[in-house]
Amino acid sequence: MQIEKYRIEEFNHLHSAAHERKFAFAASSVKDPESILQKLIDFQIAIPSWALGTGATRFGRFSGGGEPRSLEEKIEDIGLLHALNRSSGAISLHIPWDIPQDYAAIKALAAQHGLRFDAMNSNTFQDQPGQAGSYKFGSMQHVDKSVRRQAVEHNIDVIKHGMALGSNSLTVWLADGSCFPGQLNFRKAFRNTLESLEEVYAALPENWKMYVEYKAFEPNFYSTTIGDWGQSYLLASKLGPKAYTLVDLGHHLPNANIEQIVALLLMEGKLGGFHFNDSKYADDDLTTGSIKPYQLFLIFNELVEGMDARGMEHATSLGWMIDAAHNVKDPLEDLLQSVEAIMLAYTQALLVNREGLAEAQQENDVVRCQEILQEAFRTDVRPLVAEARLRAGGALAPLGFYRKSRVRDQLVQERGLKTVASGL
Ligand code: AFD
Ligand code: MN
Ligand code: MN
Repeated sequence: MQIEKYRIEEFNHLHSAAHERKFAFAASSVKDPESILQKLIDFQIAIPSWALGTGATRFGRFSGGGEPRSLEEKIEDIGLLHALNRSSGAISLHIPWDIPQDYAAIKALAAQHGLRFDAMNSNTFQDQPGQAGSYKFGSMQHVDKSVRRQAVEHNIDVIKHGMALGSNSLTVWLADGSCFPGQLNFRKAFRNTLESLEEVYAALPENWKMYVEYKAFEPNFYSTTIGDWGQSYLLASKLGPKAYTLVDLGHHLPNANIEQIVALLLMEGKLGGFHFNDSKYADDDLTTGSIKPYQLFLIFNELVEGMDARGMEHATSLGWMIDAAHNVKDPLEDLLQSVEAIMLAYTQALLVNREGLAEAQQENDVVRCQEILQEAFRTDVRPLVAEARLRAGGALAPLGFYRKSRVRDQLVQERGLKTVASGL
């Protein structure tokens, strides 16, 4: 389905008087609102192709109906999100789930919805039908060279699919690790992984980046071969300038100080990209900002400060992506909420009084430091984000529009109630 522009305009018209009042107040209390609005308009968050269907736990999956049945329908779904919020202008594909039949047609469809192809994701955490070796005991770390080779070739294939679509980055997340002490020689596993990644790295086109994602545990429960940012950073440094660390917010041990990790990786020029989500316990893949919005703000605070210190373009220097898929919400509503939470945290980080904070830090004025951060965090920036969206042609309230025009019902009518999107 497509959302006609005039319907968004009609909807906005109904809400415009209230919005204008709120926006005038919000704009009057911030410095340089125009430059903030432009940054918000430019900022785009890629949507993963596997977040469009209901996620599963290992206990079950409850499909919500109207899920996309093909790559084309996944692109259409993200097109809907982007039409409403104008901040979801990219799609991240997972291979082999999303192998296009016709590259030109897929590119044209994406372009029609204003979407570009963000990072490509490989999958060596599941065995595919007909595949020679098994990933049961790992992929790039595997003790058997032929399994490592198979994982390398798969990643090179993924790069080729990405090149044909105009993507320029590859995200490697490995489930590799061990479940029991003694199962692995840690050094050998790391070296095998490095050697395999080197072969993939050698196949990267000139303008491509490789993101090395880490995860503390699961599906392996004793060790993960790329288990934390140190191990990812070590690999990315050994690989070379096109390799970076990717931070997934759910991939840390409880209470890790992610904002500090981000600050140091940025300082070293090795932060590549982000997977946004939220978590209470581990890799819960909950809606971004639903559990720890203050942490999200603190992360953005470091991102903005660190990117500005290096003269980096906020919108394009890093890969911004959501990685979440859970059990109980309509996936499209969930993604609208996640994107909104990211935009709000980014806006609040833009409001932080940087000189004031640097000065207070220099004077060890701990109280003032906290006041400055919380002043920004407690500012209601929703009208600023809404105004940016309005100027970019989106809906003043994307979720409100989505519900009012019964988008899910229409998708169920078109696609059926019992559809299941590919993914986990
Ligand atoms: C994993 C990782 C990773 C991967 C995805 C697979 O976060 O990014 O590609 O889920 O669905 O937990
Ligand atoms: Mn991830
Ligand atoms: Mn994850």
